[in-house]
Amino acid sequence: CILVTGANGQIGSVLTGYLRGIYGDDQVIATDIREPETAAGRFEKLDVTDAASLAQIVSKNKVTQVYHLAAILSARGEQEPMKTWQVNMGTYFNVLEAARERGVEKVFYPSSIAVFGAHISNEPGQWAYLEPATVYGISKAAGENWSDYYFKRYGLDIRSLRYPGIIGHQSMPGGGTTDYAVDIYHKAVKGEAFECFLNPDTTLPMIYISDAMDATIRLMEAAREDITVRTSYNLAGMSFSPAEITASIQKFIPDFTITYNPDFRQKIADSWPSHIDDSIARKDWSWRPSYTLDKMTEEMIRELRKKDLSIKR
Ligand code: NAD
Ligand code: VAH
Repeated sequence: CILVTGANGQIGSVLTGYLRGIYGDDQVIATDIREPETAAGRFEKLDVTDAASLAQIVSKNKVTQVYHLAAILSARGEQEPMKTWQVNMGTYFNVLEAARERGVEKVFYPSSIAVFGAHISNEPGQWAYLEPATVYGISKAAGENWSDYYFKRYGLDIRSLRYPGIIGHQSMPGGGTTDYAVDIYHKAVKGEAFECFLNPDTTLPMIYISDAMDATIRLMEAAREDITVRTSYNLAGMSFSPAEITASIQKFIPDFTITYNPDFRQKIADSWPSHIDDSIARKDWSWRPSYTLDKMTEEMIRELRKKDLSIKR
C-alpha cells in the first residue's frame, strides 16, 4: 500500500485523493503530524522525525510506495532555520532508511525551484548550478543529492520534481513565498482588495494543481528505464508576476484591486528564477502542462465561488 507523509498540507490533501482514485481507498494511508480537519479515508497521526514510528507503519502495512510531502516551506523556514533543516532533512533520512530497510519499491520526493539561486540564467536548465539562498532551498538541494545517492548506492527507485509554486482551490498553502498567488483568488472571490507581499513585477514559476498532479502521477508511473534524472526534474507550468495575475483576475472581476507592501519574502522571491526549462521532463515522460494563466484564473474563480456559496448556505 501507499503511504503519504504531510498529507494534510496544500499538496497532500489533493494528492491523497488522486492516489485513492487510482489505487483504491484502502490502499492509501494518509499521515501527518496534525489531525485532518475533516475525516476522509485511512489516516494515522505520524511525526516523520520519529524514525521508529515511521518504520513501524511501513512494516505493519507492507508499504510499497512513499510520497514524502512533510516539510517546512521557504518563508516559514527563514523564521526558524535550524528547525527547518532538522525537520526537512531528518524526516527525509528517516524515509530513505525505512524504505531501504523495509523493501519500499518507490519514493516520491518533492523538491522545489527554490534550489536555484544567484549566478544562473533566468531560465535554468536541468543541470544548472544550484546555489539556494534559503534554508528551505538548501535542504531541498541536499535532499535531491541524497535521492541520487540512494538510487546509485542501493537501487532505491526515488523520483522527484522541482515543483514551481502550486496554485489550487482545494487547499491553502502552508508558509511559502508563492502563497500570495492562492490568497489573491480567495480575496478576489470574496469581493475584497488584496495586499501583496511581493512587488508587482516579481515574475515566478508557478503551476496549477491539476497540472502538478498530472506531472506527479506521470512521473511515478513512467517506466524505470525512462527516468534519466535521479536528483530532481525541472518542471514548468507558467510564469507570471503579481501585476499579471491581477490583470487576469480583472478580466473576470473588473473591480478587483491590489496594493503592494513587500516584506522579507521579496528577498526570497528575488533569489529564484522567473522561468524554468523543463525540456528533459518533456522528453523523458512526455510532460506537457495544460493550464495557461487565464484558464487557471477562470477555474479558480468558478471553484472558489461554488465553495463560497456552499459555506453561505
Ligand atoms: P504544506 O506546508 O501545506 O504541508 C506540509 C505538511 O507537512 C503539513 O500538513 C504539516 O502538518 C506536515 N508536517 C510538517 N512537519 C511534519 C512532521 N515532522 N511530520 C509529519 N508531518 C509534518 O506543504 P505543501 O505545499 O503541501 O508541500 C508539500 C511538499 O511539496 C513539501 O515538501 C514542499 O516543500 C513541496 N513543495 C511544495 C510547493 C508548493 O507550492 N506547495 C512547491 C514546491 C515544493
Ligand atoms: C514556497 N511554494 O514558496 C513553495 C515552493 C516554488 C516555491 O517551494 O516555499
